[in-house]
Amino acid sequence: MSNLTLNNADYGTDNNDEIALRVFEELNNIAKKTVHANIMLVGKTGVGKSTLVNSVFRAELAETGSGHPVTQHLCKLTHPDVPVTLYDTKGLELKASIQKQIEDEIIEVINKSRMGNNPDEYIHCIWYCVNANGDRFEESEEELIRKLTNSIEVPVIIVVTQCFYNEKSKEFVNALKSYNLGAHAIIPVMAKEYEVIKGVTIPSYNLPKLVKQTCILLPEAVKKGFINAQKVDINMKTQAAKNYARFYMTAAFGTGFSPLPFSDAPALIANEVVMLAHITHIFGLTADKAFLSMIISSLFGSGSATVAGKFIVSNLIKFIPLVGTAAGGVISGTTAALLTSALARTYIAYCAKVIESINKNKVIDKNEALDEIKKIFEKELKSGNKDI
Ligand SMILES: Nc1nc2c(ncn2[C@@H]2O[C@H](COP(=O)(O)OP(=O)(O)OP(=O)(O)O)[C@@H](O)[C@H]2O)c(=O)[nH]1
Ligand SMILES: [Mg+2]
Repeated sequence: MSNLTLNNADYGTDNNDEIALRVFEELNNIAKKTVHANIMLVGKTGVGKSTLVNSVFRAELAETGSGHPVTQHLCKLTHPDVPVTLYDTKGLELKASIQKQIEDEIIEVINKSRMGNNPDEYIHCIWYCVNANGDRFEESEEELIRKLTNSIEVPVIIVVTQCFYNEKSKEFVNALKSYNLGAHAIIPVMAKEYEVIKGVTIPSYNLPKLVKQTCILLPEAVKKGFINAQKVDINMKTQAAKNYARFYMTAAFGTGFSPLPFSDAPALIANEVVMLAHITHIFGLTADKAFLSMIISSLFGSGSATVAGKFIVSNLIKFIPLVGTAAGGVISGTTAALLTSALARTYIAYCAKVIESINKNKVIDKNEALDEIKKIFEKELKSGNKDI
């Protein structure tokens, strides 16, 4: 069997990138409706709060100088493309007077967020950061954590930062556990690789564990935003995208897989557009519109939905085992489902790869990427697999 042919002759003359434009429109609609996860960061100055959030989320939310003051010691950090809002505490030194002031501010902000009856503004989780290398765990810090876990209904995760995971830090983590502070979890992390001496580095670890644990504690309505915003647990994104695609397949085809007149191919494409936009959003890949257009054209041909419908019938259906042609001007329900599931698997696998490359600061060679996505799509079509 030949490779997918992708020269322009296959697409006809209606070469207007209509499908890519529709994906972007849909992506914008989804982004507007996505509710932010609101996370409060508490911890002494210099423990690593900023380093932590810059390592976990898709944008450097804690860059120096950014943010919007909420109270004297609390600052709201946002980024237009990242559906998470962080409330960062500044200046916590655990001097009794300042600690009291900060405690009051935290509790006031949390209570205010609830009084407004706008669930979008609730603080959903607190990451209380403690440095693993401190000499000892101070009493004032213990008091503050207990106050947070006892007097407010927001779940608290204790994040043990800059943790080398040597004997000393293990002891520190165990000691913290023995205090029974009422936190939902105590998670040691190294947010960013740490160079101990030249050539010897401790890699970043446990950020996916922190993200998983946080996601469990978040209300359903904000999980989607959080999964989009984080960049460290790619598997979480993949699973969310697969769940979405399964849900979508059932909604689009039900279980009966009715045949679809070939004249309805554009309608099929319109549905695929919605699915692709949702998958793109889950992965948080919104930045490179030109590249996204190229991918969509490489899958469907670059043209209107009608042209893409013809492209499917003349170029793609032949790859599906035992189908071969759109007999009698009809695309069987099974064919439509096979095509959609192959498309979902291809696109999800591809998005996961892109995020991996971004995380490793690897430059993506666009031509290689396009070649690869076409190969995966062909392989997935040939597999005849209806599952996601
Ligand atoms: N390599 C490495 N350095 C870290 C890590 N966490 C913190 N640091 C370093 O510790 C210093 C302080 O970290 P920040 O993230 O600025 O601490 P912070 O809690 O945001 O401090 P304030 O904003 O002043 O409250 C910086 O020099 C960081 O580079 C980490 O996981 N790995
Ligand atoms: Mg900071």
